[in-house]
Amino acid sequence: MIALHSFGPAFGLPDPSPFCIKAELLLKLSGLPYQRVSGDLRRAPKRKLPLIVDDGVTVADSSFIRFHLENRHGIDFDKGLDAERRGTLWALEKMLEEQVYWIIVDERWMDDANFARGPADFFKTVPAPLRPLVCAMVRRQVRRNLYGQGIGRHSQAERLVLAARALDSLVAILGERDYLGGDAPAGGDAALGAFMMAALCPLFDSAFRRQVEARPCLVAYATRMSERFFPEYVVRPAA
Ligand SMILES: N[C@@H](CCC(=O)N[C@@H](CS)C(=O)NCC(=O)O)C(=O)O
Repeated sequence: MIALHSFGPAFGLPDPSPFCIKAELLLKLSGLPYQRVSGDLRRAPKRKLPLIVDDGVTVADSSFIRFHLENRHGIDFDKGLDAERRGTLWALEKMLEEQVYWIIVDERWMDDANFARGPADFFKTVPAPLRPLVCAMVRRQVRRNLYGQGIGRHSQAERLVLAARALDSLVAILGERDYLGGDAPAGGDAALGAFMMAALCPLFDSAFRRQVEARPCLVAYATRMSERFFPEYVVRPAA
């Protein structure tokens, strides 16, 4: 049985990490048996989660997990799609991971109130006198990562311009379909499902969430994906 090493449920989501939700969606789409176990970043080969252990083989990173499932288990996540659609979905996935992800990180980690509502929980096992210090240190590192990646160099208004363009692209690429793959989910749906669930997390005060909410087809999509794959974490349109 494949073991999925992830963070585990938090923030009212199956996982605080969209990459871990994506990896779990890939496993669900593959139909292979798996179990979720609590991951340990210190032992993770890339110091990040998710990773899987499959018959003694460790595979780190959600994209390499996909490649492993394809190569080792003969899964074609994009069955029935032509090369152009496959390419479009791959590009969409990387837009989510390389840009949208950082917009979500910025909102969750850099805003004091959002940090207190969510990520602060990761540090609750740190002894109370040390906790503010450790939190400040880790948030400084996240700020450096955001700056290094580039998104942290933009103003919030600029980030939202980029976010709107990304969301409009998602709307166009999804079109009238139920899933990016058409009537059935494809590999890209693991990424889009994960990121829309993360974006719509109601725990945070999020301008990005409001941008997603302004695009009802994306909210309907997130509801559809969560109802089908995570019935205990169904995303509903805001009242
Ligand atoms: N490219 C990786 C990204 C995974 C990733 O960024 N994981 C984050 C959580 S969202 C992580 O483990 N961060 C821990 C750290 O940076 O210390 C993938 O696709 O799996």
